[in-house]
Amino acid sequence: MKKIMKKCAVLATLFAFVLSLSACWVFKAPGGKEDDNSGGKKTASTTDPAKLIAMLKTAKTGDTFTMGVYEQDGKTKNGAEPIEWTVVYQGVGKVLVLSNTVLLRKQFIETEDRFASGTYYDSAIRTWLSGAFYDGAFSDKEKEMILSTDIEVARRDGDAVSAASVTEKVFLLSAKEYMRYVQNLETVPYGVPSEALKKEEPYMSPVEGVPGVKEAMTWWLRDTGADLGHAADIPGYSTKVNGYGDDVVDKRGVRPAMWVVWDKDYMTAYENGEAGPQIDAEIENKLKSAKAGDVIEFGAYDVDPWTSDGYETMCWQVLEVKDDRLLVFMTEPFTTMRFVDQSADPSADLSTVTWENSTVRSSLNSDALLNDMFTPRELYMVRRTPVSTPDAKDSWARDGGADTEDRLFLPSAEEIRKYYPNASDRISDDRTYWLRTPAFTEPYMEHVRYDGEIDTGYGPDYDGVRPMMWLKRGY
Ligand SMILES: [Ca+2]
Ligand SMILES: [Ca+2]
Repeated sequence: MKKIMKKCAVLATLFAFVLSLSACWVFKAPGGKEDDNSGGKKTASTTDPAKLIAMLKTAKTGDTFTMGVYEQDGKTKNGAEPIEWTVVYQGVGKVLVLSNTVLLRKQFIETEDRFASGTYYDSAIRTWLSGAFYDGAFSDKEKEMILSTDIEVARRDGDAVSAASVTEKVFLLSAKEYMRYVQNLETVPYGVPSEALKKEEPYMSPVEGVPGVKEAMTWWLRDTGADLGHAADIPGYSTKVNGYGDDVVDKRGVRPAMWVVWDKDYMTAYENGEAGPQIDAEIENKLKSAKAGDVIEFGAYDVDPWTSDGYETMCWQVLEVKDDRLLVFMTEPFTTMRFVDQSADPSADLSTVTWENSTVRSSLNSDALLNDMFTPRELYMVRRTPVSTPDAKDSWARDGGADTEDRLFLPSAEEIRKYYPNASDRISDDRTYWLRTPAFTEPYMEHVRYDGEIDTGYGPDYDGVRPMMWLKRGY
């Protein structure tokens, strides 16, 4: 079970009478084991794949189950012990899982040479996880449920590092995957060693900010660290990524991760656009009960990547309820961008800048951003909507541009004036932001200033991005 600070709910009551702005990134701190050990979590045995599939079908993030075996108590006579996994992300027809404990200590690059270097592509852990570990830990029936999946890895290219894709069955998490899926879960962000591993007496420590965990150890991620001689990890004392990393020849903990498929046909149909995600009653109820003025939590994004504190839950204010849909507006800008970025798009024409041809629009509606910010079940509710942009309303009026169809879009000046008649209600946390309305001078766009007034003349180079979207209220 996730712990979420209910900042949004408190704010919502303040908005009962008038729409106003609010800062509201919700940071979900990981909790200690002592907080909740039962928490309605489900377990399933490895013996019955049908039972496991049934369990995974309704599993929620944070649920645990056993699958496969590995020697974990240091007593070989009693056989290998079942491996316990936690569901860290719900895909469609599949779940991403991470082993609850650190199963062994291993060098990232296996050699006696203490000056050795290398990337995950070259790592002994990579070949071991999809090779010997996979072969030995799982039954044939279990193997059928483990997805071969393409993962992005670093690959050595002379003295430099380039990106490569490899197909793996079992793998180490990347720093981004850890921050997106694991860091803010209650029980799994820290590396608890197996009993067998404790007997090896690795360096173990309490975890900062997590009461009740006294013996955690460092475990590897698959990212290259400060240089080719280092790989990133999660230090035993922390739940934050150590991006500098440890020496690749050090022995650090290994926690396998993998995608487990509970319905291959469904997964394939979804990927081909022939099926929607499962109904999520929690999401549906949240959207059905939302009223104008409420602030709801929906999606997650790492708004402050330099702090290594994982993804924040995004908050949106409900502006309007119309039939089966909600118009919502992010409570503050989540990033800063150029409206048209010629470095990202060299062909961009700065003589006719509109919302339609802007870099902000293409990145807000890119698969990369939408899949990062929303789970499949959330994204299903984010509807593609016709968006028309009125022309600028002044003597130098500029064309608003062609109508578009977007999932995320910036507000127009008219919309801001309509939903926030008081300028002081338009700003939160001193963050200014773009509108999709053109200013009277090319290539500038109108934007909301520090005082909440709308600037119709010269816009800034970079400004905040604070999108709106229409959410469907039910499946
Ligand atoms: Ca044993
Ligand atoms: Ca963050």
